[in-house]
Amino acid sequence: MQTTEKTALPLADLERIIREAAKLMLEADSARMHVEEKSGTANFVTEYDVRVQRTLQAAFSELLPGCGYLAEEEGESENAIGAGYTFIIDPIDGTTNFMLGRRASCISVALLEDSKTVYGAIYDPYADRFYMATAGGGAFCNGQPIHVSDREPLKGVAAIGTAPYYKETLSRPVTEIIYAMLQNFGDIRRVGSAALDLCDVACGVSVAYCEPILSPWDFAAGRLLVEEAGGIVTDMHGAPLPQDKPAGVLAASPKAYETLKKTVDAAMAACK
Ligand code: 2AM
Ligand code: CA
Repeated sequence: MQTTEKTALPLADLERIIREAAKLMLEADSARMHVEEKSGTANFVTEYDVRVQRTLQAAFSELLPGCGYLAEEEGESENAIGAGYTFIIDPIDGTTNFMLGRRASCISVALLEDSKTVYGAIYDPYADRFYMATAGGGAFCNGQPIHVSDREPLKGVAAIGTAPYYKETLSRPVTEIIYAMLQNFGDIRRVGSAALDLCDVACGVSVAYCEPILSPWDFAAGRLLVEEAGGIVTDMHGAPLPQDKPAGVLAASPKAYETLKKTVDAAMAACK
């Protein structure tokens, strides 16, 4: 097992495993054009999700024998987090982008030790960007330290996730948040991958990000990245995020967090 001086975690092995699994995502580019006639796009995505996840789990279990999993595909979801090592995995975050060939998807992996998040990695194979953070060790992109933005909210970009799977209940709140964001920030963006949205906050190209509902594998790694890059991450009410339950997410630089929170509060009040 390789180690670094600062942490006992096998950082180089973790990176190698995640980069290797992501090659499956790149392969899909050439396979995609034959999909529609064959088995349909939903099956295509599920097939790649499962393949990436199985590849990751096989390698992680060899690296850290006995580790547990909380994962989007086939993961144990009940009581998964406890003593020892637990991986929280999203094999492909940004599945709609993946399905459409939009090249804005990633692998997201968090590692918990005795219920504490000690490592987070998000790999974007299209841009070849490997974002990584360790608890107390800072956040990095391809080995370079990253930091949240120092921009004033009105001079920065805020990203929004539209919770498209909950249109009946959340379309209106999301629309109100977009309206309020446009008043309080320079402009808005909609990426389509929560994990990449969190990377954008961590490396300072977005000053803030909000999505009203996400699953733990969407935000587990990104939360650590943003915090280690000097940012703030909470649920929609300003409380700490849960580890194993769905939640809304607010993430921002210290300079933009209060503006984001006020923006979301105003939007929610406008819905009542
Ligand atoms: P996915 O691409 O892995 O499905 C897009 O708005 C973000 O929401 C993506 O990160 C997406 O993850 C996530 N998402 C998709 N379906 C969701 C659901 N049912 N609950 C919570 N988040 C979801
Ligand atoms: Ca996801």
